[in-house]
Amino acid sequence: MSGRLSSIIEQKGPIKTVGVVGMGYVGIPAAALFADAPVFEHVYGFQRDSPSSGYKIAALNRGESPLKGEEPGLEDLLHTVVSAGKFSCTADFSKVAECDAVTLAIQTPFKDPKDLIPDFTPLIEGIENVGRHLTEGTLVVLESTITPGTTTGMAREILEKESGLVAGEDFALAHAPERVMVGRLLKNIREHDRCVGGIDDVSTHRAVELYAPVLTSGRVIPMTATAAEVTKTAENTFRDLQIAAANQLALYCEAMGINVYDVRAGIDSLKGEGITRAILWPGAGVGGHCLTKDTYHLERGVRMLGPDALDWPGESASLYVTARQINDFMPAHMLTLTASALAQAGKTLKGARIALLGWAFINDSDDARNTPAEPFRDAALAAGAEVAVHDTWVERYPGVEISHDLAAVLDGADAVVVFAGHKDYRGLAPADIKAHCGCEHPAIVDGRNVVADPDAFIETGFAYRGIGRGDKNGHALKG
Ligand code: SAJ
Repeated sequence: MSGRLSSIIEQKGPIKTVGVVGMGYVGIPAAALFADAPVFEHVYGFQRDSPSSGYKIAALNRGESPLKGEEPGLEDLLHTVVSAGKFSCTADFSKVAECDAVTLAIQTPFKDPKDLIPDFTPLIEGIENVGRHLTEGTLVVLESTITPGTTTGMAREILEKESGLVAGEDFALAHAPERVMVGRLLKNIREHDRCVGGIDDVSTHRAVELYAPVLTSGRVIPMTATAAEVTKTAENTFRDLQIAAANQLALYCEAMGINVYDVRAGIDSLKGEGITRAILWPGAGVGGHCLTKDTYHLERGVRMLGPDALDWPGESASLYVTARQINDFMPAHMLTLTASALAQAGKTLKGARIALLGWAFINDSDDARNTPAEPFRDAALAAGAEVAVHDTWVERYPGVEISHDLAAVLDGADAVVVFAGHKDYRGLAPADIKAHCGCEHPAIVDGRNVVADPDAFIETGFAYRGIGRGDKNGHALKG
Protein backbone atom coordinates (compact mmCIF):
# COMPACT_ATOMS: atom_id res chain seq x y z
CA MET A 1 0.00 0.00 0.00
CA SER A 2 1.54 3.37 -0.98
CA GLY A 3 1.88 5.58 2.06
CA ARG A 4 2.52 8.64 -0.09
CA LEU A 5 -0.65 8.18 -2.17
CA SER A 6 -2.69 7.46 0.93
CA SER A 7 -1.66 10.69 2.58
CA ILE A 8 -2.17 12.74 -0.58
CA ILE A 9 -5.71 11.34 -0.90
CA GLU A 10 -6.37 11.88 2.80
CA GLN A 11 -5.35 15.54 2.48
CA LYS A 12 -7.49 15.87 -0.67
CA GLY A 13 -10.57 14.53 1.14
CA PRO A 14 -13.62 12.80 -0.39
CA ILE A 15 -14.24 12.77 -4.15
CA LYS A 16 -16.27 15.86 -5.05
CA THR A 17 -15.63 16.58 -8.72
CA VAL A 18 -15.80 13.77 -11.30
CA GLY A 19 -14.81 13.74 -14.97
CA VAL A 20 -16.12 11.25 -17.55
CA VAL A 21 -14.26 11.04 -20.87
CA GLY A 22 -16.27 9.81 -23.86
CA MET A 23 -19.94 10.79 -24.21
CA GLY A 24 -21.23 7.53 -25.65
CA TYR A 25 -23.46 4.63 -24.56
CA VAL A 26 -21.30 4.05 -21.51
CA GLY A 27 -20.10 7.55 -20.58
CA ILE A 28 -23.39 9.47 -20.76
CA PRO A 29 -25.40 7.31 -18.31
CA ALA A 30 -22.35 7.00 -16.06
CA ALA A 31 -21.90 10.81 -15.94
CA ALA A 32 -25.62 11.37 -15.31
CA LEU A 33 -25.62 8.90 -12.41
CA PHE A 34 -22.45 10.36 -10.85
CA ALA A 35 -24.06 13.82 -11.14
CA ASP A 36 -27.26 12.54 -9.52
CA ALA A 37 -25.36 11.24 -6.47
CA PRO A 38 -25.62 13.79 -3.62
CA VAL A 39 -22.03 13.08 -2.48
CA PHE A 40 -20.57 14.53 -5.70
CA GLU A 41 -20.69 18.28 -6.39
CA HIS A 42 -20.05 18.42 -10.12
CA VAL A 43 -19.46 16.16 -13.10
CA TYR A 44 -17.72 17.18 -16.31
CA GLY A 45 -18.52 15.16 -19.41
CA PHE A 46 -15.48 15.41 -21.70
CA GLN A 47 -16.19 15.10 -25.42
CA ARG A 48 -13.84 15.85 -28.34
CA ASP A 49 -15.34 18.58 -30.48
CA SER A 50 -14.93 16.41 -33.58
CA PRO A 51 -17.00 16.72 -36.77
CA SER A 52 -18.77 13.43 -36.04
CA SER A 53 -19.42 13.81 -32.32
CA GLY A 54 -18.96 17.46 -31.36
CA TYR A 55 -22.72 18.05 -31.63
CA LYS A 56 -23.18 16.02 -28.45
CA ILE A 57 -21.66 18.81 -26.32
CA ALA A 58 -24.44 21.33 -26.96
CA ALA A 59 -27.14 18.63 -26.81
CA LEU A 60 -25.97 17.36 -23.45
CA ASN A 61 -25.70 20.89 -22.05
CA ARG A 62 -29.36 21.29 -22.98
CA GLY A 63 -30.09 18.13 -21.01
CA GLU A 64 -30.81 16.17 -24.20
CA SER A 65 -29.50 12.66 -24.85
CA PRO A 66 -27.76 12.24 -28.24
CA LEU A 67 -28.11 8.44 -28.02
CA LYS A 68 -30.32 6.57 -30.52
CA GLY A 69 -33.15 4.38 -29.28
CA GLU A 70 -35.15 4.32 -26.08
CA GLU A 71 -33.16 4.64 -22.84
CA PRO A 72 -35.73 4.70 -19.98
CA GLY A 73 -35.10 7.57 -17.55
CA LEU A 74 -31.96 8.93 -19.17
CA GLU A 75 -33.32 12.13 -20.73
CA ASP A 76 -35.20 13.06 -17.54
CA LEU A 77 -32.08 12.43 -15.48
CA LEU A 78 -29.96 14.57 -17.81
CA HIS A 79 -32.46 17.44 -17.57
CA THR A 80 -32.44 17.14 -13.76
CA VAL A 81 -28.66 17.20 -13.33
CA VAL A 82 -28.07 19.91 -15.94
CA SER A 83 -30.78 22.14 -14.41
CA ALA A 84 -29.23 21.57 -10.99
CA GLY A 85 -25.86 22.68 -12.38
CA LYS A 86 -24.34 19.30 -11.42
CA PHE A 87 -23.39 18.21 -14.93
CA SER A 88 -21.80 20.03 -17.83
CA CYS A 89 -20.24 18.79 -21.04
CA THR A 90 -17.04 20.30 -22.43
CA ALA A 91 -14.23 19.81 -24.93
CA ASP A 92 -11.84 21.61 -22.58
CA PHE A 93 -9.67 18.86 -21.14
CA SER A 94 -7.85 21.33 -18.90
CA LYS A 95 -10.80 20.90 -16.52
CA VAL A 96 -9.42 17.43 -15.74
CA ALA A 97 -7.17 19.35 -13.33
CA GLU A 98 -10.28 20.20 -11.29
CA CYS A 99 -11.38 16.57 -11.02
CA ASP A 100 -10.80 14.26 -8.05
CA ALA A 101 -11.67 11.26 -10.25
CA VAL A 102 -11.76 10.76 -14.03
CA THR A 103 -13.25 7.77 -15.84
CA LEU A 104 -12.65 6.89 -19.50
CA ALA A 105 -15.44 5.17 -21.43
CA ILE A 106 -14.06 5.06 -24.97
CA GLN A 107 -14.80 2.21 -27.33
CA THR A 108 -12.03 -0.10 -28.56
CA PRO A 109 -13.16 -0.95 -32.11
CA PHE A 110 -11.17 -2.83 -34.74
CA LYS A 111 -9.46 -1.30 -37.76
CA ASP A 112 -10.53 -4.46 -39.60
CA PRO A 113 -12.64 -7.02 -37.71
CA LYS A 114 -10.78 -9.77 -39.57
CA ASP A 115 -7.41 -8.99 -37.98
CA LEU A 116 -8.94 -8.80 -34.50
CA ILE A 117 -6.23 -6.44 -33.29
CA PRO A 118 -8.15 -3.78 -31.36
CA ASP A 119 -7.74 -0.18 -32.46
CA PHE A 120 -6.81 1.57 -29.21
CA THR A 121 -6.24 4.90 -31.00
CA PRO A 122 -9.34 6.67 -29.60
CA LEU A 123 -8.62 5.29 -26.11
CA ILE A 124 -4.95 6.34 -26.28
CA GLU A 125 -5.98 9.87 -27.30
CA GLY A 126 -8.34 10.00 -24.31
CA ILE A 127 -5.67 8.77 -21.91
CA GLU A 128 -3.20 11.33 -23.28
CA ASN A 129 -5.73 14.13 -22.83
CA VAL A 130 -6.25 13.09 -19.21
CA GLY A 131 -2.51 12.68 -18.57
CA ARG A 132 -1.72 16.19 -19.79
CA HIS A 133 -3.90 17.74 -17.08
CA LEU A 134 -3.60 15.12 -14.35
CA THR A 135 -2.98 16.46 -10.83
CA GLU A 136 -1.75 14.77 -7.66
CA GLY A 137 -4.24 12.57 -5.82
CA THR A 138 -6.58 12.11 -8.77
CA LEU A 139 -8.13 8.70 -9.44
CA VAL A 140 -8.14 7.55 -13.09
CA VAL A 141 -10.47 4.68 -14.05
CA LEU A 142 -10.68 2.86 -17.40
CA GLU A 143 -14.20 1.56 -18.15
CA SER A 144 -13.63 0.37 -21.74
CA THR A 145 -13.23 -3.34 -22.43
CA ILE A 146 -9.48 -3.77 -22.79
CA THR A 147 -6.86 -6.48 -23.13
CA PRO A 148 -5.76 -7.74 -19.71
CA GLY A 149 -2.56 -5.91 -18.76
CA THR A 150 -3.58 -2.61 -20.37
CA THR A 151 -4.32 -0.72 -17.15
CA THR A 152 -1.01 -1.61 -15.48
CA GLY A 153 0.78 -1.41 -18.83
CA MET A 154 -0.06 0.96 -21.68
CA ALA A 155 -2.49 3.18 -19.73
CA ARG A 156 -0.13 3.60 -16.78
CA GLU A 157 2.82 4.37 -19.10
CA ILE A 158 0.92 7.04 -21.05
CA LEU A 159 -0.46 8.72 -17.92
CA GLU A 160 2.98 8.83 -16.28
CA LYS A 161 4.66 10.10 -19.45
CA GLU A 162 2.11 12.87 -20.04
CA SER A 163 1.81 13.98 -16.40
CA GLY A 164 5.30 13.39 -15.02
CA LEU A 165 3.52 11.80 -12.05
CA VAL A 166 3.88 8.21 -10.81
CA ALA A 167 0.88 5.85 -10.67
CA GLY A 168 0.36 4.38 -7.22
CA GLU A 169 2.47 7.15 -5.70
CA ASP A 170 1.05 10.42 -7.03
CA PHE A 171 -2.26 9.29 -8.51
CA ALA A 172 -4.60 6.30 -8.26
CA LEU A 173 -5.35 4.06 -11.24
CA ALA A 174 -8.07 1.39 -11.67
CA HIS A 175 -10.24 -0.56 -14.11
CA ALA A 176 -14.02 -0.84 -13.65
CA PRO A 177 -15.42 -2.59 -16.75
CA GLU A 178 -18.86 -1.55 -17.99
CA ARG A 179 -21.62 -4.13 -18.21
CA VAL A 180 -24.32 -2.07 -19.86
CA MET A 181 -26.72 -3.18 -22.57
CA VAL A 182 -28.45 -0.83 -24.98
CA GLY A 183 -32.03 -0.15 -23.88
CA ARG A 184 -31.28 -0.57 -20.19
CA LEU A 185 -28.17 1.57 -19.58
CA LEU A 186 -29.21 3.27 -16.30
CA LYS A 187 -30.75 0.08 -14.91
CA ASN A 188 -27.63 -1.96 -15.65
CA ILE A 189 -25.24 0.55 -14.03
CA ARG A 190 -27.43 0.81 -10.91
CA GLU A 191 -28.29 -2.88 -10.55
CA HIS A 192 -25.41 -4.94 -11.92
CA ASP A 193 -22.60 -5.80 -9.53
CA ARG A 194 -19.54 -3.73 -10.42
CA CYS A 195 -16.04 -5.22 -10.49
CA VAL A 196 -13.58 -2.52 -9.45
CA GLY A 197 -9.85 -3.21 -9.64
CA GLY A 198 -6.97 -0.89 -8.73
CA ILE A 199 -3.27 -1.21 -9.51
CA ASP A 200 -2.88 -1.25 -5.73
CA ASP A 201 -5.12 -1.33 -2.66
CA VAL A 202 -5.23 2.44 -2.31
CA SER A 203 -6.44 2.78 -5.92
CA THR A 204 -9.00 0.03 -5.42
CA HIS A 205 -10.29 1.69 -2.27
CA ARG A 206 -10.61 5.10 -3.98
CA ALA A 207 -12.43 3.48 -6.94
CA VAL A 208 -14.88 1.79 -4.55
CA GLU A 209 -15.58 5.26 -3.09
CA LEU A 210 -16.40 6.49 -6.61
CA TYR A 211 -18.75 3.70 -7.69
CA ALA A 212 -20.56 2.74 -4.48
CA PRO A 213 -22.85 5.86 -4.50
CA VAL A 214 -24.35 5.09 -7.93
CA LEU A 215 -25.25 1.46 -7.22
CA THR A 216 -28.72 0.57 -5.95
CA SER A 217 -29.14 -3.24 -5.81
CA GLY A 218 -25.70 -3.83 -7.37
CA ARG A 219 -22.71 -4.22 -5.10
CA VAL A 220 -19.06 -3.32 -5.65
CA ILE A 221 -16.70 -6.30 -6.05
CA PRO A 222 -13.13 -5.14 -5.33
CA MET A 223 -10.20 -6.93 -6.99
CA THR A 224 -6.97 -6.09 -8.82
CA ALA A 225 -7.01 -4.14 -12.09
CA THR A 226 -5.85 -7.13 -14.11
CA ALA A 227 -8.41 -9.43 -12.48
CA ALA A 228 -11.11 -6.88 -13.45
CA GLU A 229 -9.84 -6.86 -17.06
CA VAL A 230 -9.87 -10.67 -17.15
CA THR A 231 -13.36 -10.78 -15.54
CA LYS A 232 -14.85 -8.59 -18.26
CA THR A 233 -13.22 -10.32 -21.20
CA ALA A 234 -13.83 -13.79 -19.70
CA GLU A 235 -17.53 -13.22 -18.95
CA ASN A 236 -18.12 -12.63 -22.66
CA THR A 237 -15.69 -15.38 -23.65
CA PHE A 238 -17.73 -17.82 -21.57
CA ARG A 239 -20.98 -16.66 -23.17
CA ASP A 240 -19.44 -17.18 -26.62
CA LEU A 241 -18.19 -20.60 -25.49
CA GLN A 242 -21.65 -21.62 -24.27
CA ILE A 243 -23.17 -20.56 -27.59
CA ALA A 244 -20.50 -22.52 -29.48
CA ALA A 245 -21.27 -25.59 -27.37
CA ALA A 246 -24.94 -25.28 -28.36
CA ASN A 247 -23.96 -24.78 -32.02
CA GLN A 248 -21.70 -27.83 -32.01
CA LEU A 249 -24.51 -29.88 -30.47
CA ALA A 250 -26.85 -28.62 -33.22
CA LEU A 251 -24.41 -29.73 -35.92
CA TYR A 252 -24.09 -33.15 -34.25
CA CYS A 253 -27.88 -33.49 -34.00
CA GLU A 254 -28.27 -32.64 -37.69
CA ALA A 255 -25.72 -35.34 -38.53
CA MET A 256 -27.43 -37.87 -36.24
CA GLY A 257 -30.93 -37.07 -37.51
CA ILE A 258 -32.41 -35.74 -34.27
CA ASN A 259 -33.97 -32.50 -33.07
CA VAL A 260 -31.49 -30.41 -31.08
CA TYR A 261 -34.35 -28.59 -29.32
CA ASP A 262 -35.62 -31.88 -27.86
CA VAL A 263 -32.11 -32.52 -26.59
CA ARG A 264 -31.78 -28.95 -25.30
CA ALA A 265 -35.04 -29.26 -23.34
CA GLY A 266 -33.84 -32.58 -21.97
CA ILE A 267 -30.50 -31.19 -20.83
CA ASP A 268 -32.15 -28.06 -19.40
CA SER A 269 -34.41 -30.28 -17.27
CA LEU A 270 -31.42 -31.36 -15.20
CA LYS A 271 -31.53 -28.67 -12.54
CA GLY A 272 -32.19 -28.09 -8.89
CA GLU A 273 -30.01 -28.91 -5.87
CA GLY A 274 -27.38 -26.58 -7.26
CA ILE A 275 -27.16 -28.54 -10.50
CA THR A 276 -27.39 -26.64 -13.75
CA ARG A 277 -26.44 -27.06 -17.39
CA ALA A 278 -26.64 -23.51 -18.71
CA ILE A 279 -27.32 -24.53 -22.28
CA LEU A 280 -27.86 -21.58 -24.59
CA TRP A 281 -29.42 -21.50 -28.08
CA PRO A 282 -27.90 -22.73 -31.34
CA GLY A 283 -28.30 -20.35 -34.25
CA ALA A 284 -27.08 -18.83 -37.49
CA GLY A 285 -24.01 -17.31 -35.83
CA VAL A 286 -22.76 -14.76 -33.29
CA GLY A 287 -22.54 -11.05 -34.04
CA GLY A 288 -22.31 -7.84 -32.05
CA HIS A 289 -19.56 -5.72 -30.56
CA CYS A 290 -18.85 -7.78 -27.47
CA LEU A 291 -18.65 -11.52 -28.05
CA THR A 292 -16.89 -11.19 -31.39
CA LYS A 293 -13.88 -9.45 -29.83
CA ASP A 294 -13.60 -10.12 -26.12
CA THR A 295 -12.23 -13.65 -26.55
CA TYR A 296 -9.32 -12.19 -28.50
CA HIS A 297 -8.68 -9.59 -25.78
CA LEU A 298 -8.39 -12.47 -23.31
CA GLU A 299 -6.12 -14.47 -25.61
CA ARG A 300 -3.88 -11.45 -26.20
CA GLY A 301 -3.81 -10.81 -22.46
CA VAL A 302 -2.40 -14.21 -21.57
CA ARG A 303 0.16 -13.87 -24.34
CA MET A 304 1.18 -10.42 -23.07
CA LEU A 305 1.19 -11.20 -19.35
CA GLY A 306 2.24 -14.81 -19.12
CA PRO A 307 3.80 -16.02 -22.38
CA ASP A 308 6.27 -18.30 -20.64
CA ALA A 309 4.17 -19.10 -17.58
CA LEU A 310 1.24 -20.76 -19.33
CA ASP A 311 1.12 -24.53 -18.90
CA TRP A 312 -0.90 -25.90 -21.83
CA PRO A 313 -1.54 -29.34 -23.41
CA GLY A 314 0.83 -29.61 -26.37
CA GLU A 315 -0.44 -28.23 -29.65
CA SER A 316 -4.07 -28.03 -28.49
CA ALA A 317 -5.75 -24.89 -29.76
CA SER A 318 -7.39 -22.56 -27.27
CA LEU A 319 -10.88 -23.84 -26.41
CA TYR A 320 -12.04 -20.22 -26.55
CA VAL A 321 -10.63 -19.53 -30.01
CA THR A 322 -12.09 -22.83 -31.21
CA ALA A 323 -15.45 -21.63 -29.89
CA ARG A 324 -15.05 -18.43 -31.92
CA GLN A 325 -14.28 -20.56 -35.01
CA ILE A 326 -17.39 -22.71 -34.48
CA ASN A 327 -19.61 -19.65 -34.07
CA ASP A 328 -18.02 -18.02 -37.12
CA PHE A 329 -18.65 -21.25 -39.06
CA MET A 330 -22.43 -21.07 -38.60
CA PRO A 331 -23.08 -18.63 -41.50
CA ALA A 332 -21.17 -21.05 -43.77
CA HIS A 333 -23.31 -23.88 -42.45
CA MET A 334 -26.39 -21.82 -43.25
CA LEU A 335 -25.15 -21.60 -46.86
CA THR A 336 -24.62 -25.37 -46.93
CA LEU A 337 -28.20 -25.87 -45.71
CA THR A 338 -29.44 -23.40 -48.34
CA ALA A 339 -27.55 -25.18 -51.14
CA SER A 340 -28.92 -28.52 -49.92
CA ALA A 341 -32.53 -27.30 -49.92
CA LEU A 342 -32.16 -25.69 -53.36
CA ALA A 343 -30.61 -28.89 -54.73
CA GLN A 344 -33.59 -30.87 -53.45
CA ALA A 345 -35.74 -28.55 -55.58
CA GLY A 346 -33.43 -29.09 -58.56
CA LYS A 347 -31.70 -25.70 -58.25
CA THR A 348 -28.21 -24.41 -57.47
CA LEU A 349 -26.96 -21.37 -55.57
CA LYS A 350 -25.84 -20.00 -58.89
CA GLY A 351 -28.74 -18.12 -60.35
CA ALA A 352 -30.94 -18.57 -57.27
CA ARG A 353 -32.74 -15.58 -55.69
CA ILE A 354 -32.36 -15.67 -51.89
CA ALA A 355 -34.64 -13.70 -49.56
CA LEU A 356 -32.47 -13.05 -46.48
CA LEU A 357 -34.71 -12.23 -43.52
CA GLY A 358 -33.02 -10.37 -40.65
CA TRP A 359 -29.85 -8.29 -40.96
CA ALA A 360 -29.53 -7.23 -37.28
CA PHE A 361 -27.17 -9.36 -35.19
CA ILE A 362 -29.77 -9.78 -32.44
CA ASN A 363 -33.54 -10.31 -32.30
CA ASP A 364 -35.85 -7.26 -32.48
CA SER A 365 -32.99 -4.75 -32.59
CA ASP A 366 -31.51 -2.31 -35.13
CA ASP A 367 -27.96 -3.22 -34.10
CA ALA A 368 -26.17 -4.87 -37.02
CA ARG A 369 -22.57 -4.64 -35.80
CA ASN A 370 -20.61 -7.69 -37.02
CA THR A 371 -23.83 -9.37 -38.14
CA PRO A 372 -23.40 -13.05 -39.13
CA ALA A 373 -25.76 -12.36 -42.05
CA GLU A 374 -22.95 -10.46 -43.79
CA PRO A 375 -20.53 -13.37 -44.37
CA PHE A 376 -23.49 -15.46 -45.51
CA ARG A 377 -24.53 -12.79 -48.04
CA ASP A 378 -20.95 -12.38 -49.27
CA ALA A 379 -20.56 -16.15 -49.81
CA ALA A 380 -23.97 -16.47 -51.49
CA LEU A 381 -23.15 -13.63 -53.90
CA ALA A 382 -19.75 -15.22 -54.60
CA ALA A 383 -21.57 -18.46 -55.44
CA GLY A 384 -23.63 -16.63 -58.03
CA ALA A 385 -26.86 -16.14 -56.08
CA GLU A 386 -28.88 -12.95 -55.95
CA VAL A 387 -29.63 -11.83 -52.36
CA ALA A 388 -32.48 -9.51 -51.26
CA VAL A 389 -32.26 -8.41 -47.62
CA HIS A 390 -35.24 -7.64 -45.37
CA ASP A 391 -35.11 -6.08 -41.92
CA THR A 392 -37.64 -3.53 -40.63
CA TRP A 393 -35.40 -2.74 -37.64
CA VAL A 394 -32.30 -1.76 -39.61
CA GLU A 395 -32.46 1.54 -41.55
CA ARG A 396 -29.20 1.28 -43.46
CA TYR A 397 -25.92 -0.64 -43.65
CA PRO A 398 -22.88 0.31 -45.74
CA GLY A 399 -22.95 -1.42 -49.14
CA VAL A 400 -26.13 -3.38 -48.46
CA GLU A 401 -29.62 -2.44 -49.64
CA ILE A 402 -32.04 -3.25 -46.83
CA SER A 403 -35.74 -3.41 -47.64
CA HIS A 404 -38.60 -2.94 -45.20
CA ASP A 405 -41.03 -4.52 -47.70
CA LEU A 406 -41.26 -8.23 -46.91
CA ALA A 407 -43.55 -9.01 -49.83
CA ALA A 408 -41.13 -7.41 -52.30
CA VAL A 409 -38.16 -9.33 -50.85
CA LEU A 410 -40.09 -12.62 -50.96
CA ASP A 411 -41.42 -12.13 -54.52
CA GLY A 412 -39.70 -14.58 -56.85
CA ALA A 413 -37.46 -16.02 -54.15
CA ASP A 414 -36.12 -19.54 -54.63
CA ALA A 415 -35.00 -19.66 -50.99
CA VAL A 416 -36.11 -17.86 -47.81
CA VAL A 417 -33.28 -17.76 -45.24
CA VAL A 418 -33.93 -16.52 -41.67
CA PHE A 419 -30.92 -14.97 -39.92
CA ALA A 420 -32.54 -12.95 -37.10
CA GLY A 421 -35.29 -14.15 -34.81
CA HIS A 422 -37.32 -10.95 -35.18
CA LYS A 423 -40.93 -11.27 -34.07
CA ASP A 424 -41.90 -10.34 -37.70
CA TYR A 425 -40.69 -13.80 -38.74
CA ARG A 426 -42.46 -15.87 -36.10
CA GLY A 427 -45.67 -17.19 -37.62
CA LEU A 428 -44.86 -16.92 -41.34
CA ALA A 429 -47.66 -18.72 -43.23
CA PRO A 430 -46.37 -21.37 -45.69
CA ALA A 431 -49.07 -20.75 -48.30
CA ASP A 432 -48.45 -16.97 -48.29
CA ILE A 433 -44.69 -17.40 -48.56
CA LYS A 434 -45.06 -19.93 -51.37
CA ALA A 435 -47.42 -17.60 -53.26
CA HIS A 436 -44.80 -14.83 -53.08
CA CYS A 437 -41.98 -17.15 -54.10
CA GLY A 438 -44.06 -18.29 -57.07
CA CYS A 439 -42.41 -21.67 -57.50
CA GLU A 440 -43.41 -25.28 -56.79
CA HIS A 441 -40.70 -26.07 -54.22
CA PRO A 442 -39.29 -23.00 -52.48
CA ALA A 443 -36.57 -23.56 -49.90
CA ILE A 444 -36.82 -22.30 -46.34
CA VAL A 445 -33.78 -22.27 -44.05
CA ASP A 446 -34.43 -21.45 -40.39
CA GLY A 447 -31.39 -20.02 -38.57
CA ARG A 448 -33.19 -18.97 -35.37
CA ASN A 449 -35.88 -21.59 -34.75
CA VAL A 450 -38.68 -19.22 -35.81
CA VAL A 451 -40.52 -21.96 -37.75
CA ALA A 452 -42.62 -23.57 -35.04
CA ASP A 453 -44.00 -26.26 -37.37
CA PRO A 454 -41.61 -27.46 -40.12
CA ASP A 455 -44.21 -30.03 -41.28
CA ALA A 456 -46.58 -27.21 -42.30
CA PHE A 457 -43.92 -25.98 -44.75
CA ILE A 458 -42.91 -29.48 -45.87
CA GLU A 459 -46.54 -30.40 -46.58
CA THR A 460 -46.86 -27.25 -48.70
CA GLY A 461 -43.98 -28.38 -50.89
CA PHE A 462 -41.10 -26.49 -49.27
CA ALA A 463 -37.60 -27.90 -49.03
CA TYR A 464 -37.07 -27.23 -45.30
CA ARG A 465 -33.78 -27.00 -43.41
CA GLY A 466 -33.25 -25.82 -39.85
CA ILE A 467 -30.21 -25.39 -37.61
CA GLY A 468 -30.16 -28.48 -35.41
CA ARG A 469 -33.23 -30.04 -37.04
CA GLY A 470 -31.69 -33.38 -37.96
CA ASP A 471 -35.16 -34.87 -37.50
CA LYS A 472 -36.58 -32.85 -40.45
CA ASN A 473 -33.67 -31.83 -42.68
CA GLY A 474 -33.74 -35.15 -44.57
CA HIS A 475 -37.47 -34.98 -45.44
CA ALA A 476 -38.88 -36.05 -48.82
CA LEU A 477 -40.19 -33.31 -51.11
CA LYS A 478 -43.96 -33.17 -51.13
CA GLY A 479 -46.41 -32.14 -53.84
N1 SAJ B 1 -26.69 -15.75 -29.54
C1 SAJ B 1 -26.88 -17.10 -29.89
N2 SAJ B 1 -27.35 -17.96 -28.95
C2 SAJ B 1 -27.64 -17.52 -27.67
C3 SAJ B 1 -27.44 -16.16 -27.34
C4 SAJ B 1 -26.96 -15.29 -28.30
O1 SAJ B 1 -26.64 -17.50 -31.03
O2 SAJ B 1 -28.08 -18.34 -26.86
C5 SAJ B 1 -26.16 -14.84 -30.55
C6 SAJ B 1 -27.10 -13.69 -30.86
O3 SAJ B 1 -27.95 -14.00 -31.94
C7 SAJ B 1 -26.13 -12.58 -31.24
C8 SAJ B 1 -24.86 -12.90 -30.43
O4 SAJ B 1 -24.98 -14.27 -30.03
O5 SAJ B 1 -25.81 -12.65 -32.62
C9 SAJ B 1 -24.63 -12.02 -29.22
O6 SAJ B 1 -25.81 -12.04 -28.47
P1 SAJ B 1 -25.83 -11.48 -26.91
O7 SAJ B 1 -27.18 -11.80 -26.38
O8 SAJ B 1 -24.65 -11.97 -26.19
O9 SAJ B 1 -25.79 -9.89 -27.08
P2 SAJ B 1 -24.56 -8.90 -26.97
O10 SAJ B 1 -23.52 -9.23 -27.96
O11 SAJ B 1 -25.15 -7.54 -26.98
O12 SAJ B 1 -23.95 -9.20 -25.50
C10 SAJ B 1 -24.15 -8.28 -24.46
C11 SAJ B 1 -23.02 -8.48 -23.47
N3 SAJ B 1 -23.09 -7.42 -22.49
C12 SAJ B 1 -21.97 -6.72 -22.20
O13 SAJ B 1 -20.89 -6.93 -22.70
C13 SAJ B 1 -22.15 -5.63 -21.21
C14 SAJ B 1 -23.13 -9.83 -22.79
O14 SAJ B 1 -22.19 -9.88 -21.70
C15 SAJ B 1 -24.51 -10.03 -22.23
O15 SAJ B 1 -24.60 -11.34 -21.68
C16 SAJ B 1 -25.54 -9.89 -23.36
O16 SAJ B 1 -25.42 -8.55 -23.88
C17 SAJ B 1 -26.96 -10.09 -22.81
O17 SAJ B 1 -27.12 -11.07 -22.07
O18 SAJ B 1 -27.83 -9.29 -23.20
